[in-house]
Amino acid sequence: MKRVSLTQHLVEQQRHNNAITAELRLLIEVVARACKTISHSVGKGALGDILGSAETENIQGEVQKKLDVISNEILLEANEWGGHLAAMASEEMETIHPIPNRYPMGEYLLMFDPLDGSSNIDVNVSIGTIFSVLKAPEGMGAPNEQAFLQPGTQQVAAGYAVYGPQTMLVLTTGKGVNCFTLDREMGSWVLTQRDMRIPEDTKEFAINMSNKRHWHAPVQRYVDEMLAGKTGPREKDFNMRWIASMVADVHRILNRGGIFMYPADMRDPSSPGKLRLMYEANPMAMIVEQAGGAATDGNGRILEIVPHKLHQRVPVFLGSKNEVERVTAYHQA
Ligand code: AHM
Ligand code: MG
Repeated sequence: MKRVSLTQHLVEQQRHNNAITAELRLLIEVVARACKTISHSVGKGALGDILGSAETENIQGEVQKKLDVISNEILLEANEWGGHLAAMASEEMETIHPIPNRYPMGEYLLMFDPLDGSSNIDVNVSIGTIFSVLKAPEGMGAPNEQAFLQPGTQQVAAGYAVYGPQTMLVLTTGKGVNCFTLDREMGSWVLTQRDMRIPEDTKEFAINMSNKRHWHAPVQRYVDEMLAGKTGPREKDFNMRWIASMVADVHRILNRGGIFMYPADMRDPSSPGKLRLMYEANPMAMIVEQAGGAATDGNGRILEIVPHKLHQRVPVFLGSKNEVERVTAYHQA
């Protein structure tokens, strides 16, 4: 079979469907190249001195791993000089990173979670990078945080790289979802799955069960009904998976269906869940919707949430459409 590289795929998108601009194509290629570099570091592990804590804290008070910091630097450096961006924002940085004056300024805004699934770094379990692209508002002038506070429906591209047994890049520019596998010998991304689709029904769910006692009633009900299996109200047995790397859980769901949940719970009423809207929930919601699935915060589409701050957190329910609709309906009951 003829191999299609990421570059060829993007050029064709640009040429035939007018789906992307030349600047956006460059942006995606640069992000993909940065992910290749991160993948290389991940692969070295202890041999590359990338494991363990960086002994610093990020803006959310989480202790940063060395690889969180390294991945953030790789993405910043790769994306500064190309002229395609106005600014970047990252889960690991307090505020936005405008493009330095010595480089031309472009029209896009890039957001990323440089290394998702940090708790899995030191134990050699799949981790990833998640990214989201917005257009800077017309006449923005100097970039500021406000420019980023657009609902997820405004994303022009979103994707993730998963660093697992294989390194893969899953990408959407709003016309379906495609998956590329990194050819490690050639150093190139090769298109390996076109138009990924999430089955509407599933028998598999993903949630951190250890938090069960803290969940609100709708989530308790939904999970209890699944756990009751064949003789319960759902009349079928369910299976559970929890990798604790959102990228890896979402990647499984894109391939064979399932529902992923990280709900808000009763522990801290001021904190609506763990995952971040701009770097995790929005890009994953765009990918999942583009693959025929659904993504809500229990009330409505994640993509329609108007953000009020950069590091905002949201409850997340995403994956197979019928299951996401069911748990969302339980929140309204
Ligand atoms: P991180 O961005 O600090 O790695 O945190 C996000 C991760 C997700 O990838 C994953 O779904 C979740 O945290 C796991 O949380 P928990 O350890 O509570 O199960
Ligand atoms: Mg994360």
